[in-house]
Amino acid sequence: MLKLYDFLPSGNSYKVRLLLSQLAIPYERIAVDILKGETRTPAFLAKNPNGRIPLLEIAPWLYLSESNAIMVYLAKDSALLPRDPWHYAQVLQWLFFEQYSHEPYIATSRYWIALLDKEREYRDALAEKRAPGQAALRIMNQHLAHHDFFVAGRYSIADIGLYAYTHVAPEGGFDLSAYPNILAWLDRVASQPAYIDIRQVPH
Ligand SMILES: N[C@@H](CCC(=O)N[C@@H](CS)C(=O)NCC(=O)O)C(=O)O
Repeated sequence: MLKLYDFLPSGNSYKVRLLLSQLAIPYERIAVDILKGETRTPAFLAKNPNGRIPLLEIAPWLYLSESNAIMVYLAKDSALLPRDPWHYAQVLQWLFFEQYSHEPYIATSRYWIALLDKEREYRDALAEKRAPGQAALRIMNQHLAHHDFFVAGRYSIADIGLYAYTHVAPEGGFDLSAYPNILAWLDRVASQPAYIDIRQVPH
């Protein structure tokens, strides 16, 4: 059985939990507390030298890290990852966008504010994250003005990848009310079959 090394509040981990739920793939969840440094122990670093969750154990000592790579691996041959090269590449385009232009700003702000509770301490760094985070939201909002979902007019792992940190962006100080197309899309994602909440412990 697959094993997922997981931290409940992590949006990156949530992508994988949500996808596993929607693909109805059974797995064992292994809780790792990143706030206690549990991804930096020698035992964990032997599994993932990058010291981060999510981490998927596919077979004994066969580990896959990076949330979006894990999603591509799991969603292969499912309706959540288009097969034709154009749409497949568009999914990757949005997943790379998420990791380079969205997550470093929105997820990091949320981490400092909501998980570490250090908004004052990180005030200057938070200010620097603001404009690029808003730019990412603007780009998403523009795309969603003409598309119900990010790729090929249907729900895919591109949506899961972007949903994970967008729906909790207010926890990072990003007000979503200026982005009505994003708000409507968040509802569409949350109404997909087998949707789970980010803080819902899977059984
Ligand atoms: N690019 C990676 C980022 C993973 C990541 O940043 N994980 C964080 C939690 S969201 C983590 O494990 N932090 C613990 C640490 O760095 O010690 C992915 O998409 O999976």
